[in-house]
Amino acid sequence: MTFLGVPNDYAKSKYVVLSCPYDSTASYGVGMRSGPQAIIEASRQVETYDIQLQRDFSGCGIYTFGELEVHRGSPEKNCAYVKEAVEAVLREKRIPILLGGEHSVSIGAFNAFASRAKGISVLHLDAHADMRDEYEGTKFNHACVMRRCREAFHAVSVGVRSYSEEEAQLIRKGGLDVFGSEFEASAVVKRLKGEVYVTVDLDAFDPSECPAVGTPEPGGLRYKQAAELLSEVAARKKIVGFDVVELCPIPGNRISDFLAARLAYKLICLIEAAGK
Ligand SMILES: [Mn+2]
Repeated sequence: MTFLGVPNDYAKSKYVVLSCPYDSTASYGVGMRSGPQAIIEASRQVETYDIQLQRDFSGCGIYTFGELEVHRGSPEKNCAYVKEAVEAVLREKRIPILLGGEHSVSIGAFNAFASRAKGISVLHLDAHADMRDEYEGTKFNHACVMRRCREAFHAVSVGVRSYSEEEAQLIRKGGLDVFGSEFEASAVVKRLKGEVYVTVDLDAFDPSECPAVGTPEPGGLRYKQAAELLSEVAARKKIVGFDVVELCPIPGNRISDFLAARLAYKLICLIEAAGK
């Protein structure tokens, strides 16, 4: 099965979809290992004509690599696998699209960019700050993702509405760019520097629109709001890759799978339309 159901032609591809079915550090509700498969399945039902951009972008060269090897015993080793795969995509000047799996897989993608591209910033959509230094004995836990990210990159978080007291102090003292669910898209874009990698933890969305996540938090983003923000980012910045993580499919309920697939395709459309 391929993303959108388009033919899989690596030679002509510009985007490479990598699936990482990893969920070993999830704290509340596992099942994210089936997230990537559910997104790809749902993507086959996504209408490929984009009505805002008035074009069908499905022929732009999307290659579905399939599932990466996972290391269930060690989140650190698992991140190393992801890093290697993303590096291979970057080496061939293609755009990586990573589907999770839990959010810790994004650390692998950040590390791949850290070793190649200087001066990128990370746009982070999430209900949580993910700024813990260590959690459950590892620095590669999903709760530490943005702490690791901010060690290497400037990051701007959006949709954040849940964090610990320690994280609150870090955000305040460090003057970190952390927006809640209400924001001006232009204010977010203003904080981004250079090229942009986008990491989407699906719990950023309101549970009414995306219930299938490990840790649903009320008061989240609307799909429309996120699409408008990403449109603004794509128009003003160059998006060099993205991930969509933390889908924890609910049997018989495809709302969230479809939102994730729709969002991933929207990002491809926006990157294509920007033509950078
Ligand atoms: Mn989260």
